[in-house]
Amino acid sequence: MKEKISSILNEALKAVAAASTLESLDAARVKYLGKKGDLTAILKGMGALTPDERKEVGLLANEARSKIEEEISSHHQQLTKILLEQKLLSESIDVTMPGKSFPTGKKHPLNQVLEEIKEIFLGMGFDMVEGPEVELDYYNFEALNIPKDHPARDTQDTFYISDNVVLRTQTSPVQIRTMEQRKPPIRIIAPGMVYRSDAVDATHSPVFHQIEGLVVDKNVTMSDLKGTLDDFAKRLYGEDTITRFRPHHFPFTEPSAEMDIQCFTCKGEGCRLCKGEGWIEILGCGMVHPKVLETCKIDPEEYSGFAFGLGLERIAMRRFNIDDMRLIYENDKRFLKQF
Ligand code: 2NM
Repeated sequence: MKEKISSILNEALKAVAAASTLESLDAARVKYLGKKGDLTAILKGMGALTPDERKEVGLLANEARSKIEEEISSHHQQLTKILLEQKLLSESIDVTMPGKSFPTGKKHPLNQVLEEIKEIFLGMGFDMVEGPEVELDYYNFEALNIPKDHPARDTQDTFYISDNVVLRTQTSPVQIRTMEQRKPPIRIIAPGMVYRSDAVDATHSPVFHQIEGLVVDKNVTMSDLKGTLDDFAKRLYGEDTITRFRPHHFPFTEPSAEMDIQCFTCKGEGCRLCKGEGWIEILGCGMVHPKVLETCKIDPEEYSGFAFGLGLERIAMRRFNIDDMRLIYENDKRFLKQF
């Protein structure tokens, strides 16, 4: 029996040492120390022995049990440590590996320009307002002092939905609606899509985008208009931008003007970009016609205002050197990813 115990001990220690997983270690524990284990069987069979023998064999068996338990416990600690190290190693991240790049979208050039212009005017204290694209003849023309026989009303330019409903040809109807609803002081910009019955070519599209602005208050003068728009041009094109105002005509403003900036490429000398002019037209503007104010129930004796309008596509085309307007609408990814 003593030999049996000694061989069980040897065998058990070998099995424990060989266990490479927590599962096989536990299996060894069950096999040698469990209720139906080899060592337990020895203890159970001790009834046949003499008291002296029993004492001796019991002592040996208990010693063997302690030894095996000790080995199991220390091997368990070791295994847990190794397994944790393996797990950490397999889950570690090599931060020096190059990252995977995901294809990301870009802001459309038109939206980039729109946001830039919006930021400039919001920073000056303007509100942004929007209005319907399908508009009453009244708001698109009548209230803007565009008489019935004015060429802008010609069916060549305007998409008519019915006799008195059109697709707006400018965003000015939004300004009229705002003047009806708000009392001065009014400082707004109105961006949006506008429609003209034009044939598509490199510089024309039946749908394009405008931003118009309007300021109405007491004592608003032409010099407020010039100061505001000159400041706008300097913020959009750089501090050293030079502007000029040329007389023009719009039915809804009096006086009316167009603002140019001196060509930033040739500094006024004349080049391809400015088509030899030395100047680039940026926007139309003017002092709101007293008749327009009156129509909106704003007393032109008490209040005055200025307004302006610019086409976003033209600004974006110049900014990004785009030579054909159609590219702006095609949404070809090869085109869009360049900006
Ligand atoms: C322009 C040029 C000049 C304009 C005028 C008005 C309103 F409603 F106040 F009369 N809104 N926008 C205006 C004036 C628009 O676009 C080239």
